[in-house]
Amino acid sequence: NRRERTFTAIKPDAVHRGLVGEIISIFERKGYKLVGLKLVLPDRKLAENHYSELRDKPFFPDLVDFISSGPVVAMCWEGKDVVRTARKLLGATNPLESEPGTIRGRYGIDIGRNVVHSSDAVTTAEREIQLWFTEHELVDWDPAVARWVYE
Ligand code: YYY
Ligand code: MG
Repeated sequence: NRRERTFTAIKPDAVHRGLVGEIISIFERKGYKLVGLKLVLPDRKLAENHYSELRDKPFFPDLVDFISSGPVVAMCWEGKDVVRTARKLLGATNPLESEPGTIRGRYGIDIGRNVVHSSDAVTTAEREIQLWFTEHELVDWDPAVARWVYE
């Protein structure tokens, strides 16, 4: 299904560190299609809602402070198996355990500054895309190179 979509976010640490272009490039060069993109200063409510499954974890307050502290680049990427592949591109949650070729493996050290987010399942992706984007912010378009990305 080439129409699968995921929600990927560049976290405030990576925005401050000037890694936005680098991270977008990794998804672009892989062959995925960008269908949504914006810079957001998330309020606490949005951050809490985004991570609501983790609300009972001890790190939750720090996580919400961190996500709502600075700009986040919210993105929606589309393509075959994009949810699972994006997670592979990110690497393990703890950058100390991420493979060196992954985004977190290349750019992160601490788990609470792990550079990027991406939805962990197709159902999660649907929820997160709805949470961060309105329908008219998602753009349907046909890249001319699609026949060189897909057989
Ligand atoms: O989906 P992913 O981001 O890889 O991990 P989650 O288990 O969903 O946790 C979300 C977020 O919470 C993680 O990216 C960093 C932070 N976090 C933390 O600060 N400390 C932990 N022990 C676990 C997660
Ligand atoms: Mg997660």
